Amino acid sequence: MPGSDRRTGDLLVVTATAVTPVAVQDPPLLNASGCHQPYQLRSIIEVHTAAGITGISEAYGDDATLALLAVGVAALPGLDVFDLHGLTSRVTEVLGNVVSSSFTELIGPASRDKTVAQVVGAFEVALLDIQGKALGRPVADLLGGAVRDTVDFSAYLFYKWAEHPAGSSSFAPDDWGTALDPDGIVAQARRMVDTYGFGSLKLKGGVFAPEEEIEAVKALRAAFPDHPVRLDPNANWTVQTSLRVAKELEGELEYLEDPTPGISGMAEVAARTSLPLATNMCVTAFADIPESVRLGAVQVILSDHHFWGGLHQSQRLAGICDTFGLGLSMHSNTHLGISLAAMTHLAAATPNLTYALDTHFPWKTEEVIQPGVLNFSGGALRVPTGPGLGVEIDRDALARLHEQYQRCGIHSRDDLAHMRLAQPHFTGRRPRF
Ligand code: GKR
Ligand code: MG
Repeated sequence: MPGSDRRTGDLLVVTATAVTPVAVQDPPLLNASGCHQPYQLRSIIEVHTAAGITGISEAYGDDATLALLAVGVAALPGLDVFDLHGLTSRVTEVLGNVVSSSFTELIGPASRDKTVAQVVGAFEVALLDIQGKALGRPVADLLGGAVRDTVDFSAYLFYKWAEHPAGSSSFAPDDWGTALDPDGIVAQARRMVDTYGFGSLKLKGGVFAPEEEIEAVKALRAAFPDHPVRLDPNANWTVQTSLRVAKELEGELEYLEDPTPGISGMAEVAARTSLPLATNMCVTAFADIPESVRLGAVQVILSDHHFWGGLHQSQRLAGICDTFGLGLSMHSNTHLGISLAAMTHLAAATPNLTYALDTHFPWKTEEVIQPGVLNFSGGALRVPTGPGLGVEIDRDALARLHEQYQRCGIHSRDDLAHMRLAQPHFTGRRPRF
């Protein structure tokens, strides 16, 4: 231990990092790729410092991500937690030419820059947590200060089965039941709105024929006339189909998310509809922005600190959106409370992030953080006021979820294989409609 005359600031260097994969139960939610598996994987990151302050973060937990994080960990020892540029250069160096295999097909093709961004983003959040704890200030203050005390989220509606395909899970079915038609989706929305107070609704589409999903949107609009509605078929429609749907839903949607694959496909659709198009699939890195802006392909970008390189880089994206008159929303993938806290701080400190954020939160029955900080009220979360992220790991939960990871036998997300347990001939080909 260094001499007692040293200031805490001198000790804010990384000494060790732990990455713990966990598995959390997940319902059989349907999407363009297939069906969610019974367990979703996350990794919980703990960065320790010489000062005895530990920062936490959360990332994907599939094998490809764990391999990347294992390489990235080597970049951290000795790093000053305020040296975020140093984090980027060190991670870039240790990763070399590694390009991550795409761990989910829903965020566009892999690239070296994206690979670096994923690793930097995973560790940057933990470093910001340490900075905040050392200064006694919430992460939002480190990002320029909160411009709002609460952050709005959107309900995330999914077509779903009542149970996972036979023999594939060992826990009791969730209590949401089946949602396979407009009535089922409206009932699901009703419960989400009643329970959490959400003021906007997002429907995960690309599952059924577009006509059925149009009916579901119209049913939502009739049942919740004051709630903006979004539809996201994850690029499962051709340009022609997208235009047909867009025509039917002009004026009905807040935005249409990723109707068709690729920047040029989106541009073709955008040129012939007044509906704003949003994406978390075709513009997923800074390198995608120039072409997208040139072609007018998207009007709203869904940021995601896990892919864009952390909270500061997400704010850089916000600045670019502001400059080019683009809207900014936030993407969610299955996440736990650490990422939810990070998303909330980021949104609070990003003035032009005015759309309600996506969240998978209502679908989660297991959590890794201690309860009491992130409670939905009126569809919003209050920005945590404690130092750093303002949330702490529940160590018993972490141990149990890690043990569940070791038992569950899942090492990467495979919605296609899970769907095929029920529908052996499901192709997963896209666009299918
Ligand atoms: O959870 O099935 C899902 C979603 O489809 C997710 O994987 C997407 O990444 O929510 C995401 C999206 O907006 O595309
Ligand atoms: Mg999406």
